[in-house]
Amino acid sequence: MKSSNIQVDTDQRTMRITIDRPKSLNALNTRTIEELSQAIDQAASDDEIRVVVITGAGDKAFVAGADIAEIQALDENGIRAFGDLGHATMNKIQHLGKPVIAAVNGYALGGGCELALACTLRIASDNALIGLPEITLGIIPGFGGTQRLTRITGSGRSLEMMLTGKPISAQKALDWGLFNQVVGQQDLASATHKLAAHLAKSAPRAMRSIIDAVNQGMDLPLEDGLKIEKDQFIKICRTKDMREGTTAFLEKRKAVFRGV
Ligand code: DAK
Repeated sequence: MKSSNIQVDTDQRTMRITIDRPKSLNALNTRTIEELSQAIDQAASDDEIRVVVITGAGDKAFVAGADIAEIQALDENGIRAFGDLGHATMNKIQHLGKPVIAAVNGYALGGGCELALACTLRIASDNALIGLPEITLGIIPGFGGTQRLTRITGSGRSLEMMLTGKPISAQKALDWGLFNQVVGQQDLASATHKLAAHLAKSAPRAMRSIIDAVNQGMDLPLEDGLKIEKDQFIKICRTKDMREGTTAFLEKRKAVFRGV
């Protein structure tokens, strides 16, 4: 794909998207979010792609936020449009139905934190700092941070992060369940690759069902969530991959999942 603010590489069923504006610590301007959104559309429509990785260029930042210079210049209509674009893109990532791994290689602030929160899994280098510092600019998180952070960490911790604006360390984010894994800076690429390669071999339709069940059930009463799980289970039992997975186990061999 021809883009100027992101790089997209596809290899071994994994699409790797690198936000590439290192001079502004990979801050998200409108164009970058549009390009990111297009790349996610491409990942959605290509059955060969089973996993997406999102990271930032350079070794300092994942994404340092929305582009502050751009948002400062927006009028009210522009603010609305920017918010709509951001929400639509983060929702697209959350509901892609394929695992999206945020490889957090440094600052993940404001819109960068919100981008990581929209991803399915988050793996970070030990120098990462994650937070929602919008309050220091006199604004509030606007790409889903007030909602997604609270759902992951609970309201006590998310309110502390949003009201103080202070980012937290990778280790603390791991302890709070915000990061799934923290590794040394030099090991982030290999650890991400290992996780992506593992997921790329998993049954795609079952992964989609798991992601959908979690997304749909998260905010529902338990009984309603269990019904969603049951419906997904019945659906997954109609797939050839279910036959393949169970047969492979009984034949004592590795399953080869085709996503059908
Ligand atoms: N936007 C634009 N440029 C940025 C930037 C950002 N978020 N973050 C860094 N940069 C630029 C810096 O201005 C600097 O540019 P030059 O001066 O070299 O031209 C360059 O990147 C390097 O940054 P520093 O010189 O500041 O580097 P340091 O190592 O000293 O500091 C830092 C790194 C990450 C601590 C610092 O850069 C920083 O505090 N950055 C801002 C972090 C931040 O506040 N992020 C939240 C942004 S607000 C909306 C929905 C959502 C949003 C907005 C609207 N709607 C619904 C409408 C989202 C808002 C945000 O994310």
